[in-house]
Amino acid sequence: MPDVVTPPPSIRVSDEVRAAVAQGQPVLALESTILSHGLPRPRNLEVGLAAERQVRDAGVVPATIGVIGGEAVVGCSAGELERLCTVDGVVKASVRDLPIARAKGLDAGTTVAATAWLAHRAGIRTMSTGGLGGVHRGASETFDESADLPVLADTPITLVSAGVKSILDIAATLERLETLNIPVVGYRTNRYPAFYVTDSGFELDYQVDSPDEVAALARARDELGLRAAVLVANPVSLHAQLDPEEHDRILAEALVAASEQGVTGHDSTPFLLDWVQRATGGRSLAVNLEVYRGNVALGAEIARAIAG
Ligand code: PSU
Ligand code: MN
Repeated sequence: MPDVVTPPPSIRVSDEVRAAVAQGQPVLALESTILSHGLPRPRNLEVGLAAERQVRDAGVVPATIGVIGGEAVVGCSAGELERLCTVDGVVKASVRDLPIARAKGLDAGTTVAATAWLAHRAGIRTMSTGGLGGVHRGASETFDESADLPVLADTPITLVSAGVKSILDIAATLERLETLNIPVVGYRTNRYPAFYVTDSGFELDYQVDSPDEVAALARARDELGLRAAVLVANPVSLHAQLDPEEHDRILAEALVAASEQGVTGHDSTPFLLDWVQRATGGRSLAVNLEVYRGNVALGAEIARAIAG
């Protein structure tokens, strides 16, 4: 078992999450940038609430994580979720933004990095997201690599995602995950997924076939005293994926638009996602929601296996 965790007093952990962690019950952390910046209103709030219901129905306590009025919250209430989804001026917070949000009293959706960092400090061992941040195309010029990667290298949690979106440089992202000593396994596949599509074209060295196998992997990491997250890549099913040809065409257009409009840095992910959503007439949104549902379902199963 990992150490018993006492969250720092600056992090507000809801009573329900605190009790579940203390009793060793399964808890699943969920990020909030996907709600504040990744999905359009009003679907964002519907999705945030539906994900929590889905987790509960699986017998697991959900812990949506975000920043409310500067305070980092692990286990947002329904009202707090609504605030992150509907109020103007909610910022996107990675780990480096947490002290700024705190000092300025801002509301923030937390990225995978900030969510995982906070979840770990609250004693939560499993998390689900849609897509991870990674290395952006052109990063050899811009140095634009998501802080998700270095933070996950030092945050011993188990994280379910559908890989990274194809808006990123997937090959470079996989190389960086290797450099950072972050284990990546495919769930019932040895193909790395690309979020909207089942297969990115890249192969993984290892696959796992059950939540118990993931739990054994997380335990092995802990027994070795390693601190990297275990990444579980969970592809969307073939019948639910975005048509790969359409996907490639629209992505190419989105990348040109971003470059023409000078969109860079932390604005690029929301810009590209929004472009793809509009260009597919909402079909990418349907895929996005299906991907997220699948990751939440698997995350809940893994949380139960890890809680034993
Ligand atoms: N990928 C998505 N939707 C998102 C994100 C990633 O498909 O909303 C968010 C996640 O919260 C991720 C963050 O952690 O973007 C990465 O942003 P950046 O590249 O600025 O670190
Ligand atoms: Mn970036």
